[in-house]
Amino acid sequence: MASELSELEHIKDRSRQLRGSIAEGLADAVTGAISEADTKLLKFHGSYQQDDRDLREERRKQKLEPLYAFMLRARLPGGVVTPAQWLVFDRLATEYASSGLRITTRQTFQWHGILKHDLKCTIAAINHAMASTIAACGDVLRNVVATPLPERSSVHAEAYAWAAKLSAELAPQTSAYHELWLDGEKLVGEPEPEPLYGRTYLPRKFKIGLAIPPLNDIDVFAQDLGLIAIEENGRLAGFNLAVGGGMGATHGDPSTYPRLGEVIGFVTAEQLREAAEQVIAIQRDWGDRRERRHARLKYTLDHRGTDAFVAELERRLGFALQPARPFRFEHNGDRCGWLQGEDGRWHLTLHIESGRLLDRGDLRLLSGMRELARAHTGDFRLTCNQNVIVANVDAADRECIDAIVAAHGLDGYRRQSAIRRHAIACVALPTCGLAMAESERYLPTILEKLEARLEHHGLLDAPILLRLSGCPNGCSRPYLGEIALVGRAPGRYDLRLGADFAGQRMNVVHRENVDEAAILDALEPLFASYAAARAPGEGFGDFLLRSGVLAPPPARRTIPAEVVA
Ligand code: SRM
Ligand code: SF4
Repeated sequence: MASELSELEHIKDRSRQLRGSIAEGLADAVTGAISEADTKLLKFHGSYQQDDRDLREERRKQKLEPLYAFMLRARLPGGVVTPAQWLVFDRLATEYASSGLRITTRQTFQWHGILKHDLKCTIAAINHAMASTIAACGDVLRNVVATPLPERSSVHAEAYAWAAKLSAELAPQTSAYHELWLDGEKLVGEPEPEPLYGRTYLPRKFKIGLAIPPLNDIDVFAQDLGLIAIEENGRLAGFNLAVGGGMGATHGDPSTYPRLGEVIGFVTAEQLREAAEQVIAIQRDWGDRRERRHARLKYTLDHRGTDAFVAELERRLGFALQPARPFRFEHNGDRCGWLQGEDGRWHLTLHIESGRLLDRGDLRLLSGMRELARAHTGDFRLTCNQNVIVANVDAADRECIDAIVAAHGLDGYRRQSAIRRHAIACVALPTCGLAMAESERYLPTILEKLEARLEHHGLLDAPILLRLSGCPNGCSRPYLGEIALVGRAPGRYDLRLGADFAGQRMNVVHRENVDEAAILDALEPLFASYAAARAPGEGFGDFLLRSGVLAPPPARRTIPAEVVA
């Protein structure tokens, strides 16, 4: 184990609260890039320096520097976007980005391909639209996600308020963001203190997600801190806390692994803010700052022990957690189509393949959403399954919304197979610097082939969760897919099977490092037996376990038996 602090700890420490030399780097017109150290700090401001990997080799041959550009990620707690914001985000996508608007698996937007000289005006425009990019990436609390739950408007309003509150109150306080992007006053002297984060912020990224049973559409057990809302008399009484979820792993390094969060107890709504802050503070103090691969909360828990963690949390809080309260999750997918809310208003969930809103041929998804934003008077909600909800529609406006949706090819959900509606793919190539294999660009190909086989077995309506990731970092939360492909090399994937449909059990490797033919060969007999022998309502993952194709996973402490309602 490394004994020295990782280099990034020194970069953070020297950065004067995330300033580094970003301003100088942005002003340097000789290169499209900024310095290596500044790229690390830029993440805390919501941006990654990338280069187009499709063009890397060609540009190298031509002795040109890589085609550098920046990915920008918004911080949109709970994924809620107003029509006015949508129109600004759309304009930025059209004017500055290379590939439309991209809905992420943490219910926010990314813009890819922004050139260095456009970065400042893009970030400023996002802020003028009353949103931000601060701490969308980096070793801090990231975008707080929350179940969009359209039909329960009062409970959703409370959940959203919590996501917004935690996101705002636990965000970094540095004025570097204002200084760099919003022409804020330049710092003279010592930077202001960061009360929660200190000089070196967290050892690694930190994620909070809020789910309201029975929907686990945010995958609450994949969060560092998962909040499971407990409802009593139509109001949120409080939250069960699930700690230590995380998906990332490294091929060939068994000391890294995906892990589901464990439920450790219940706090009342009044106690939540303090509890969340103290969980983050313990991770700040206990997390591994030497080896970034082992720096997430999940490893802190496994190294120190969950009991020690809970004792420390209770010590810092000055009160004991209550026993976790019963809850039951039914599924973690989105439900496409119209749903009516308790207040009579309507909500339309549209399936967006890989979350990519772009105009391509007859599919004019970016233009269609722009038209919707012009016509719609409610709000939009992005989902953690990369979809969008046109929320709060009056009954009288449904026809107009449907017409816009159909005219732009956004109504695919009406015709798509169930596996397609439930598929998620991470970005991967050409922008992701860590991708080992295609993901988003491969999804249409593999889906067509899987659909052909499913149709043959009469399974087109079976809602199988398919998740693709271009590498083991797990940005599509592939370890929670009933079928998952995790990239190893161009055209080669680990085929993983057997998660449940509620985000409570991880899958296991079924075939390692295989190509498409081997993937399809492995799945064909399993589809056949699923079609022949599944019990009514039984998910594909559950079936594979019951029928003995997969061995039962080792028992873990994820959810204590007594709290399964
Ligand atoms: Fe992710 C790194 C994209 C959700 C785990 N992720 C990356 C980077 C920034 C690559 C990099 O570090 O250079 C990817 C940028 C690709 C690109 O070109 O856009 C990237 N991650 C994404 C998005 C856009 C995937 C998507 O297709 O939607 C998601 C953006 C979320 C957001 O809005 O904040 C995204 N990433 C996730 C999730 C899912 C989640 O949070 O629910 C995970 C798994 C959960 C977790 O954190 O454990 C995830 N991303 C990672 C990891 C592995 C972290 C680890 O603990 O090992 C990395 C690599 C890293 O941090 O070193 C990573
Ligand atoms: Fe990139 Fe890997 Fe994340 Fe996919 S899973 S976006 S390839 S880091």
